[in-house]
Amino acid sequence: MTDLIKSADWWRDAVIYQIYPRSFRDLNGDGDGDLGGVIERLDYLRTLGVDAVWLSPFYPSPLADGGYDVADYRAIDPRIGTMEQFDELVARAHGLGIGVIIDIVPNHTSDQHPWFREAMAAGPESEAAKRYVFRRGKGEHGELPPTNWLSNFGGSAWEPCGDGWYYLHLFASEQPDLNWDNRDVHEEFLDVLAFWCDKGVDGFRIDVSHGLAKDLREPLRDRIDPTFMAPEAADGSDPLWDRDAVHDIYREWRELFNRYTPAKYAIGESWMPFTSRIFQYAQPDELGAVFDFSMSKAAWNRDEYRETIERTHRFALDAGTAPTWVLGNHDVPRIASRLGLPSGATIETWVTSNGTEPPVDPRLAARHARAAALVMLGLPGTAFVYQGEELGLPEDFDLTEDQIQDPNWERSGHYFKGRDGCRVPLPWTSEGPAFGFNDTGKAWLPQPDWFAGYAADIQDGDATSTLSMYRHAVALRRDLVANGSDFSFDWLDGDAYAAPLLAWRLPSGMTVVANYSDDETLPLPQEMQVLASSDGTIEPDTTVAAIPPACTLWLR
Ligand code: TEU
Repeated sequence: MTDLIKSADWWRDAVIYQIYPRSFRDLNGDGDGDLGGVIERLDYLRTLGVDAVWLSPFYPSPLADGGYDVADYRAIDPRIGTMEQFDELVARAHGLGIGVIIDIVPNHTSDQHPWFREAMAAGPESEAAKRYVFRRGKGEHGELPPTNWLSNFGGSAWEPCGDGWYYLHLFASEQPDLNWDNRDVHEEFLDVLAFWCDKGVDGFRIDVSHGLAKDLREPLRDRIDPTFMAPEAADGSDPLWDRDAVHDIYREWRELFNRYTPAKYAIGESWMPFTSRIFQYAQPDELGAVFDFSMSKAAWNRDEYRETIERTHRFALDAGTAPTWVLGNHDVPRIASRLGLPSGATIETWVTSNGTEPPVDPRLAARHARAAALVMLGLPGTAFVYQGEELGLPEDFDLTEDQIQDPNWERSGHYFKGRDGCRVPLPWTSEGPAFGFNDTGKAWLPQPDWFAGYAADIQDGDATSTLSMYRHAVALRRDLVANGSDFSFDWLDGDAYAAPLLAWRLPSGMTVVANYSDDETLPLPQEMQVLASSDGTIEPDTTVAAIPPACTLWLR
């Protein structure tokens, strides 16, 4: 293990790279990415300079929800690899100074998990069924669901299972929700977490961390607005989301994590309104960190970024944790398309099947995405990079209805096309089978021809490429941006950096300036030395007196 991961605070200023294993690199050529592929590309990750990888689920799964339906929490899906390979991956990553974080899915299991199979075999009134949430429906014969609760992916959250009985699933019907009032569930997850801690993983990303604890007292309560997939009030009173009891679970987990040296890292995924309540998950006696997705929702707009950054920073520091910065992940449209939408257009208008091409301006999207990357990497805190972001890879809108695998598509009655467009296997080479994803050309989602233009190999030696920009910025970040547990920086306001510029200075002396105008080159207060630039034509170590449109510069 390297020095980095030996310190308990290693994650606070880290760059964490998210790997979606099925789509990263497929060494055995079966069309699904695998651990062998990750091991093979550890050098690529080292060159990129990331401090840790977070692996999305690799567990045995029927893939009803891309692996977030887990059938066995202590094993590797044979399509993805073996436990020996996992051990090798952890050892080799540590040898290179790269930490390994894995995904834990505690809100629900797969319907193929032995517990759920046992429950279904024994019936809804059995002891086995008490690990899940089974209820009789309303109406004389239970013909109506027990409550108005809806699935996040569309439709009722209650799946009928015979004789007027239903089980609860807040996601796909193949993802039955666990009953966290049942002590078995607590014990099982403590055991699963210890299993992976003992294997040497450095931390966990907790799926749907604001779920788990539900108000299951009888009679179950309807929700006021069932279409609202977040807590109805910021006071823990929602029957499903962000209940106070969920925090007891994480206090238990933290005790376990702290038994290891260094203590294990944990970050919650609580998709809920961006209030300070999110940061309760990040308290030191709980998970310790939580995602703030504000930036992945923000439009490329100076005031929105200023407000978002300020809020995330303040909430995080108040909670005694690191700010977290996210531009994209496997659930949201890729940044290199999203930031090319005309102002006012929302995500919904283009992940739905309304029959129109999303109105993305590809040139602007690419410029904005690069500028946003240098904004994000120029902020102290934990920065997350989703695989392909470093290539400037856009969203794939070309997937046809018969190719879509995301359960959102069926469950929304063919309204939401879903999240597959950001999960297409990565292009490693501009030529050859599956753009170097593997040697056979098979791919679980087809890659569009234009992926060739984004391949890692053609960006590799090109100093102006997005990949080179990321490598350069991540390398500089350690000395110039990361500043321990302090996370301080000063906004530069006033005439010298007036809107549409956004600027701040770090304790290292580096100044970050972002120009949010799309057409104006704006003067800088004096000639400055370029450390990094999102505009490939401005080379590091040159001097500039102005900043081009839609650009971020790191300056001294
Ligand atoms: O996502 C949780 C979540 O709240 C999602 O519904 C998210 O809002 C949605 O994907 C946006 O369309 C996590 C995982 O990241 C996601 O991939 C899983 O599908 C989900 O949990 C269920 O496990």
